[in-house]
Amino acid sequence: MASILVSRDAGVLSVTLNRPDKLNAFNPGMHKLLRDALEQALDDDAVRCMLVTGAGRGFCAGQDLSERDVGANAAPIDLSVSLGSNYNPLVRRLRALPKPIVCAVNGVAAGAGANIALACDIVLAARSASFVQSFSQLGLVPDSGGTYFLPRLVGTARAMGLALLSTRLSAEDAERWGLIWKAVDDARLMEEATQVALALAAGPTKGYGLIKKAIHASAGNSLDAQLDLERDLQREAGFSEDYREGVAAFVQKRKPSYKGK
Ligand code: LHQ
Repeated sequence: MASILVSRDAGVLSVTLNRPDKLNAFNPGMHKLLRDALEQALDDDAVRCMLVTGAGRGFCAGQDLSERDVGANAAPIDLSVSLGSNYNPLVRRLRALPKPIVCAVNGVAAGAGANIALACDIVLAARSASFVQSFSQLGLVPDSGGTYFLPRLVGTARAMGLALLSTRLSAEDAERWGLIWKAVDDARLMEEATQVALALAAGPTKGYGLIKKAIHASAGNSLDAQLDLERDLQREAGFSEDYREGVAAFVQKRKPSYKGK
């Protein structure tokens, strides 16, 4: 059984984490397939949005802990190897993809699984889903961007509480705290997430990619630097075919037909 399921429909590349018996925890094979899917999302012009979800009752439980030998006689494990070769490149790819990524969190998102969801652009979660920074329970530090995303999304006080206490946050609280875009009824999660993904896939893809760039850059920029960046990105956006189409459609009082170019 493939640990990642991939399909493409109407401009949306749907990716399902598929190790349900382990709540879709990551092993190296799953990392490899997800890397391939992200490469496809980047290279294939027909892909204009990505939709990520999990199979079964969980979204992703982070690193597969059953693959680590922590016995008294086992050699110490250098965790930086797995971060350097798998998790960090994954987070960087998600953030750098110049196309929107919708994440439908269908169940618990724990450890790196929570932070990979937060690295996506629009996060919807089923009301029964939850987010837990389980790292401190293992004596570890939130990784996969956790210590970057959390304080920026919810502030230092809440980030520190989540990280130190490994408190399980409900989808509704995650929405209320500003950690995610929206909590939705379980039965409606995939329908709503698909609707959002389809709408994005039919939109001005170049402009969306530039929006991602601008929003992500702002956390590390001064206002001056950000104004300069907006000027430069707007220049690029203004040269796109979709900008012409957007203005023409507005003036002609019709629905725009974007090509993603
Ligand atoms: C699992 C896992 C799992 C294997 C549930 N592995 N089987 C990156 C790189 C380098 C170093 C280290 O770290 C990282 C990043 C990380 O992600 S570290 C954090 C790793 N993840 C965790 O600590 C989460 C561990 N899981 C849990 O705390 C719970 O399972 C949660 C809160 C996710 C869900 O709890 P429940 O709903 O009560 O489910 P459960 O615990 O009964 O799990 C269901 C099954 O899934 C169970 O297997 P079984 O055969 O007994 O049914 C678990 O063993 C398995 N599973 N997470 N990470």
